[in-house]
Amino acid sequence: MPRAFITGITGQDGSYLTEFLLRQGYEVHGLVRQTSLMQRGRLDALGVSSEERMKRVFLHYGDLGEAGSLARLVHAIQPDEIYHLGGQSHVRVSFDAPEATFDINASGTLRLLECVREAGRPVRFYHASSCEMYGRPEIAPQDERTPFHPVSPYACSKAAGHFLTVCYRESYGLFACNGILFNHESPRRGENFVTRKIAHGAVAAKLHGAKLRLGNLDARKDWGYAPEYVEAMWKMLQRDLPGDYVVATGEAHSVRQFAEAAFARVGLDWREWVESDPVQFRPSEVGLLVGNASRAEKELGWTPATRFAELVRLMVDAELHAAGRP
Ligand code: NDP
Ligand code: GDR
Repeated sequence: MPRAFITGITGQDGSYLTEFLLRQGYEVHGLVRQTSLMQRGRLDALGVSSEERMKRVFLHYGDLGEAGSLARLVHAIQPDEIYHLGGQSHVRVSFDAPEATFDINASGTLRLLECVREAGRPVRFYHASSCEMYGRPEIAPQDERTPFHPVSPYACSKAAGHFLTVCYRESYGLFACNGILFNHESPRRGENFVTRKIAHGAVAAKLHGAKLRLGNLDARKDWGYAPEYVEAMWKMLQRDLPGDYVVATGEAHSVRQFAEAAFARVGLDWREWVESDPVQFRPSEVGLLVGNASRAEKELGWTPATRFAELVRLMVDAELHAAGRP
């Protein structure tokens, strides 16, 4: 039975990847950290029986900020594949906590790469890079050759993790890949990311008459569906040779369009319910980020299936369902 070790297993992508790997016959080990609330809702929702989960999913305490815990776990688990998804993932928050963001995302990646280098056996490594690294690109769409121009502490930390992954691949011959993923969403998205916030807000407006406060409505994003994106991660690690891949839909839509479609789904006009929130604006906003995933299509056989309208619909419907109004 192949064995995977996932950092960030409690996050959106970690939960979908766990589900996917269990379907592929893997034993899954996940890194979890001590938190004041035991919020494991995403793992409770895995589409496998609890008996199956007990037999094949194992959670281990540790932290990306601590090299010793990572080394002990990689030694004890002896994974065939490591999916490094853990980190401080909120761009806006990275302006408030730049040092912690950089330590966990950049140095945390370095700590884990050192463990892979010292593992004494071949371990395939996936690093969660991000389209945010392109920042203000000179061309659109972006692909694997587009230069990076990061404009947030988050993006700088991801660029550092990205280049460290390339460096360890080239210096030590590690099978290490970067997935340059564009935004991907789902009903399991964190509540403070804009798509989930809007889907939730549309239903709250409908059921409770609540207003929704948002920042930059003109921002345009290349939004895909998270369960499809974790399959691309796995495909990267099944190749004969390691590489870096853009994963994206190739279409951009604005926050305004997302709000319009989400409120329309519950029969409301978004303009009557959305207010401006200056706190949500960022000190610097990225340019038009839209991805060209043709390399992933050609070499991994990966294409996105869920498009914008369907993504909005499924996220709003999930919120209705959670509110007892399917
Ligand atoms: P989430 O924010 O949902 O999950 C982040 C995960 O990292 C959580 O499991 C969190 O644990 C864990 N984590 C945070 N800090 C630490 C730490 N110090 N030690 C150990 N674990 C930690 O992110 P996503 O699932 O959306 O994204 C996964 C990765 O992909 C992230 O690195 C993100 O930056 C990157 N990415 C995401 C994209 C997207 O659109 N979703 C696009 C491109 C890149 P806890 O539950 O305890 O908070
Ligand atoms: P992003 O996602 O910054 O792209 O990072 P987020 O959903 O936070 O923002 C998307 C865009 O919406 C605008 N926006 C708001 N954003 C939030 N969070 N809250 C608001 O109220 C709001 N109003 C408008 C933002 O300005 C932004 O332009 C995500 C994360 O998953 C990263 O980890 C990942 O690397 C990138 O996607 C690709």
